Amino acid sequence: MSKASIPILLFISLSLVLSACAGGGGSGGYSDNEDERIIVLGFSQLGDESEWRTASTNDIKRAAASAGVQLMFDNAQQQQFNQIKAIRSFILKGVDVIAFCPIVEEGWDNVLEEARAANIPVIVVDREIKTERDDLYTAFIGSDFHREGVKAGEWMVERFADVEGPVRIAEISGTPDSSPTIGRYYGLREVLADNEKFEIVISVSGDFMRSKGRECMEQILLETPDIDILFAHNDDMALGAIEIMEEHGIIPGQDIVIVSVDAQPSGIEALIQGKINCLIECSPYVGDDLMALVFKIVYGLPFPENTFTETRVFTDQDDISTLPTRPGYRP
Ligand code: GZL
Repeated sequence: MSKASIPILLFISLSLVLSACAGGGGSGGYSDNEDERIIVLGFSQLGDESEWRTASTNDIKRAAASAGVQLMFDNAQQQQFNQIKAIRSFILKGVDVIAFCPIVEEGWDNVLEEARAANIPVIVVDREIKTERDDLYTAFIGSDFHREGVKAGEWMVERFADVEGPVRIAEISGTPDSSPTIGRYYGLREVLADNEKFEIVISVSGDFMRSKGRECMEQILLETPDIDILFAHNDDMALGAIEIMEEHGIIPGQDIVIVSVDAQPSGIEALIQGKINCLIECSPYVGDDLMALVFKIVYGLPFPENTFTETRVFTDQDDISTLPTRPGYRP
């Protein structure tokens, strides 16, 4: 398991040195200079549901341009069917490598069998998948979602150590059947299982979207008004919930403690304002590491089968100056 940290210079030099001996299953592309081969990457992005997703897309496009990789990009608008269609089109076009952010865990075996039959390697990015055979994709690069849920639970236990209880938790979860939702859901429960004072009194799905975060918070206030903690599976849903809290005269971060996942710029801003109390980082910035993987796979070099991003925790007790800057974000 390697950390996502391959410097971009590594594979630019790699591509310059190895440009004449590329392998790979696709026909790829060619530059003006006959012996210089341009690698073609087909990328299926699941949608544009959140700030995290936008950051993911922008980072992939930036990294491909920096690395001289020709990117065929498709936005599936949160439909698995569109992702499968896009992957099939990449196969027909004979790309060198296919990469995709799978919206849900299951339903990929057939199209991955087709890519395998076409001898086109597939990299799973961001979310994980479940397949009948474990050789249907070549590598994974993304985050450990179970660990994110565990970190959220550990922070809650620490923050409420001096509170007798019951501590009532409301959860706004992400896209059903997606690996981040499943991991965060069970990671939290694994930590709280042995701590009787914590009670998850309601869990509703907000599909990682700010608008649905609003709807979920309305439902939570209707059905279980006296909660102590809101655990949102991403910043967008947390921010939607905060809007509703404020419309109801509830002070977010004080009347209700808020824990969110992602730590994108808007989430960090809310942390600075004291509206969110704890952010569990989930980094979308894997573009450079993805391109390094693509080069290594195409040129037949050793590569890590699984690469996980770092999971840091930022809280309302942190020194603001230590909070991470993000592309385009300055505290
Ligand atoms: C996590 C990613 C999730 C983010 C959400 O890797 O798949 O999807 O946590 C995004 O913000 O919508």
